[in-house]
Amino acid sequence: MTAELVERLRSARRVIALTGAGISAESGVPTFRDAQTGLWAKYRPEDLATPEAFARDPRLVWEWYAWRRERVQNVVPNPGHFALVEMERRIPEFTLVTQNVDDLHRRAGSKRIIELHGNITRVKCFENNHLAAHWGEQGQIPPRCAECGGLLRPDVVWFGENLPAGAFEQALAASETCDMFLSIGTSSLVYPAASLPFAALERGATVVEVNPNATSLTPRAHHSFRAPSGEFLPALVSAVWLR
Ligand code: BJW
Repeated sequence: MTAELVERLRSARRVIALTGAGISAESGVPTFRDAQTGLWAKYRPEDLATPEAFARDPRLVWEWYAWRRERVQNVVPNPGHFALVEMERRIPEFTLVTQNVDDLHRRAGSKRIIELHGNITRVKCFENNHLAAHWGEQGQIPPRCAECGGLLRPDVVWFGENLPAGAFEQALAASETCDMFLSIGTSSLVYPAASLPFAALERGATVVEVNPNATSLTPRAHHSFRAPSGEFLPALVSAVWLR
């Protein structure tokens, strides 16, 4: 990390962090584009995360999400998540925008979170979008909506679906007015989330990427750190505020 970055973050008033699956990798959650394991090795995640896949085989898609839900419930946030909680405490206007559905930022203690792709811990009706308060005890897979009898599905955003009302607009507004944009653990492949750092760049923000691998953002970022976020972010917090 450079002295210039440390100084900029220390004096920044508006900071936005966009996170992707990579921030949860050190908690033991596989990234979206990692190879699937075991039972799921023969499926591509991109082919399961669509309304068409659910319509074709609701049981298969429901069971994939049930497997993933159980997996995320059995892991804990890592030092990367906690470093972002620290930033929220210390930066006057800090907005955390996540593409993750695993709820680990909330469990770590982050408060101001914009979830672009929903949350795997919630379930809604495939037919009419009602959130379901209770589900799972009916023995049917997928369970049915108590209100209309429709099939229940995870409350996540699949390819081809709109993002939750207002979520992208809020994230874009924060990106266009921030001093610094941190892009953490995302492949920068999925839109509209991937457009946010570019919106920040156009408005003159300092853009910082943290990812062990290069992405399409790397050539445009002011700083790009090839490091795991669970190591880099705590070191950054420590360099900016604790030394
Ligand atoms: C580490 C690490 C460590 C590893 N530390 N890092 C424009 C152009 C082209 C296409 C489109 C476009 N606009 C829209 C589209 C279509 C489509 C799209 O983007 N397609 C692309 C694939 C081309 N987008 C949509 O359909 C979206 N809807 C939409 O656009 O509606 C209209 C609209 C327009 C404008 C405004 C508002 C609305 C919906 C997208 C929904 C994405 N849903 C998913 C599934 C969610 C549920 C679930 O989890 O199952 O979201 S797909 C999947 O990808 C998931 C993720 O959130 C998302 C992003 O993936 P992410 O997080 O980047 O993970 P990976 O695995 O790709 O990368 C992990 C990274 O971590 C890697 O780089 C590693 O190196 C790194 N890493 N270890 C730090 N320790």
